[in-house]
Amino acid sequence: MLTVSQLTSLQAILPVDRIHLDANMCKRYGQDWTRYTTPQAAAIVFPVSIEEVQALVRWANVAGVGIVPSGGRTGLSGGAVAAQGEVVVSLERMNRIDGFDPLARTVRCQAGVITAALQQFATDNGLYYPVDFASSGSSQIGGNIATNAGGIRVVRYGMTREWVAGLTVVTGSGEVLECNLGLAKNNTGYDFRHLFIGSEGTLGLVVEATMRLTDPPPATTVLLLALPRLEDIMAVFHAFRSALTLQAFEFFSDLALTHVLAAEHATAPLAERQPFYVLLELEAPTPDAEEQALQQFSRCMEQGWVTDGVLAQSQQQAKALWRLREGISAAITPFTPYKNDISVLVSQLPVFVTRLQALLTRDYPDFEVLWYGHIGDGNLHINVLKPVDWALADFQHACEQVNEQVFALVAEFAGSMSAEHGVGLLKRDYLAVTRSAADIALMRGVRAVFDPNGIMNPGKLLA
Ligand code: 2HG
Ligand code: ZN
Repeated sequence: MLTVSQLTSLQAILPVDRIHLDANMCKRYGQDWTRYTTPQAAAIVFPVSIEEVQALVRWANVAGVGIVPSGGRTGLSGGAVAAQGEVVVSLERMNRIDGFDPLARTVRCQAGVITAALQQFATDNGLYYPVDFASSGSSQIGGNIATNAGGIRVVRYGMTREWVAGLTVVTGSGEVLECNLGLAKNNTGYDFRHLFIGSEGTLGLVVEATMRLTDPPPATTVLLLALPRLEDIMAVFHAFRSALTLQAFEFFSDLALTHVLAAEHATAPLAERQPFYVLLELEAPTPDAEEQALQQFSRCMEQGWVTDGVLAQSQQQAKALWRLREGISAAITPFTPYKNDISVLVSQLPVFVTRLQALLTRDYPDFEVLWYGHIGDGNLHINVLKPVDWALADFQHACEQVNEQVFALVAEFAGSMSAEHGVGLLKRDYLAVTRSAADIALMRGVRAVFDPNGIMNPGKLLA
């Protein structure tokens, strides 16, 4: 709750119809897709200009109120949750795309631009914005940048970081910084742009960005393959990648397939079920490439890595195969899954997954454990489903016990305890799995420079 004087000074910055205090709005905007924390926002505000964001940050410093920057709220680590009476600053009204530069192939976006709108803008201009994920219809560019979002084409195009040519930010102390000016070359010392990318709103707010666009991809071919053993997956990856350019290399387990088929009322894509499936999208600019794909498929069958497969015969079939992968997360949301989002070097994956499988089978005998993810990037999403008769707190506690073992294994393999979903609130206490004590101390120091009063997304990323 804001005090009367805090509210009065807030009302001097924004008109009352852009300050919301009612419980419904506070609940809706006070949380992201995470369901493990109770939202408790003091207010939701909707600035429409950089000047207003700056004024809000200055107000928060004086009033001593925390700010939670808010985009499409599709995050899965609690990074956009207001759990301790913060003011949520939603950037959704700042959603203009302009400043298209066809020669530089860049476009200026306000933070609240929806990912799909940027993708569409690029297409309308004969270009391509390649960062893509299931939530592209609601996630926003500012949030993508703050979390360095990844998704399904990282194996080909990298994370959001690769696509940010310039950034306008309001720091935690209320300064407006222009980072990198959209330039392709700019070697003038510390590049604050890269500090803000992935900073999860702890250094300030991203208010505008200059995004890079690229050539549209060539025609592609989509294949779904069935695998008896997870540890053979990287042999399949190697076979296809040596012969063709991969746009995506994703995987999911049969249990994940069962859930997505039930949720989407769809039928199994292959006659025979196997414990794991790989979904590949390959660049196929010529008929020769498709021939190559079939050759690699036969090779994988001969080796026994793959037992069955299907090659999409139309755009519609390709889309339907992709739904099987992209629909998983939404299909299991009703089961309040406990999520892990981990990665190791792809070269370590076969040994790592064998060890992880043994551990999860031993420690989660009573729960449904789903595997899926962007395996071509070494990124596994492990989701444990809550049995209906378990209380959320007990279930979380049980999962946290197993988490200790999972993260010990991740540390042993020098992997990441959050490959693409970010640290936020949910993974904050595990930061040391992947970052050294020296790293964490420097992160705190950096945070203090940009946000001396600790008003920016308090409690997230660093305790
Ligand atoms: C995906 O790859 C998303 O589908 C969500 O990153 C992952 O639900 C998850 O754990
Ligand atoms: Zn993912």
